Amino acid sequence: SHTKEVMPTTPRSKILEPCPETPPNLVGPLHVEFNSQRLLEEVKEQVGSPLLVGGRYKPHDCISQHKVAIIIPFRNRHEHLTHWLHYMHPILIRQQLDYGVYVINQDGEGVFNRAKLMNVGYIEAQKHYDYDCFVFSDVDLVPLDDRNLYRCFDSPRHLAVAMDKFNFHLPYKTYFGGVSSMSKQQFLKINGCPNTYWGWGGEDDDIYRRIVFHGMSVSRPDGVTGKYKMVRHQRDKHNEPNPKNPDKLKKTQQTMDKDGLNSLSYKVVEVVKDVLFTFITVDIEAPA
Ligand code: UDH
Repeated sequence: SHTKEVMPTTPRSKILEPCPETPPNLVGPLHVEFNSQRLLEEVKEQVGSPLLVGGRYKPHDCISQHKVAIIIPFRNRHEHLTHWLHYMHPILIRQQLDYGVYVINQDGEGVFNRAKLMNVGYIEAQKHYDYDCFVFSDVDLVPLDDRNLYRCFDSPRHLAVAMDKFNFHLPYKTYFGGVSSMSKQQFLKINGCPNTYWGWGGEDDDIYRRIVFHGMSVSRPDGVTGKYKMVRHQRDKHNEPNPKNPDKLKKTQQTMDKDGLNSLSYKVVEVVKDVLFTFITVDIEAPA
């Protein structure tokens, strides 16, 4: 027979190794200001070149250990979103994450529902990629230190522990608002977020209680790493404090396993992939 022995060819690129546990290029404290007028087109030019369409990125010199969907509940805060994108993309890139940014835009003028939009983001992001971690971020919050890692940990994590508007302190011990992360497993365990907190208030406390009632604890960065700056703004229309919400918290333990991912209903109106983010407009059946 004429079978020849085939010599192995030298690979052109070396085989990628996992990224290190601690990203090597972090800088620590950051200067953040929201006084500059920023235009989305300028931000695209400044930070868009490493990204794939839809606001996606993965490191090219190592294999990221974290497939993270960043979920932003949103309506009518385009100026804040531009600031957020300007600061966050370079940070997330330095953190060597395999990530995508999903802006979940509530359609219409009905009452806002932050937690339901978070559930929608969890479901919709997974239609784009095999994410194993979900970071939920308000659009107006930027960390003041890039060592605050936008990934998942052994426990659900609260990241926004020292916001400027709360004098760089937790407002109360069980606070879970602003920015948080949960692995797919952790989020499934708590049946996601409640869908029934319409208007402002309570939904973040409900999520905290779901975590504790399912036997988990909350992890946090230290108070220096966890500093945040918030864009100053007026109260939004159609997101008034809802006096029914605080009372609902007394019943979280009875309601959490039937109000959440397993009762979620909505309709996707439109999906638009920009360079810096994927913008998903959804009808969440909001009351007028
Ligand atoms: N959000 C929107 N659009 C809205 C309402 C809320 O995008 O109309 C999103 C956005 O990501 C925001 C998050 O939901 O960061 C939370 O919004 P919030 O208004 O509930 O919370 P925040 O702490 O403000 O930003 C509370 C009221 C501030 C009144 C300040 C008066 N000086």
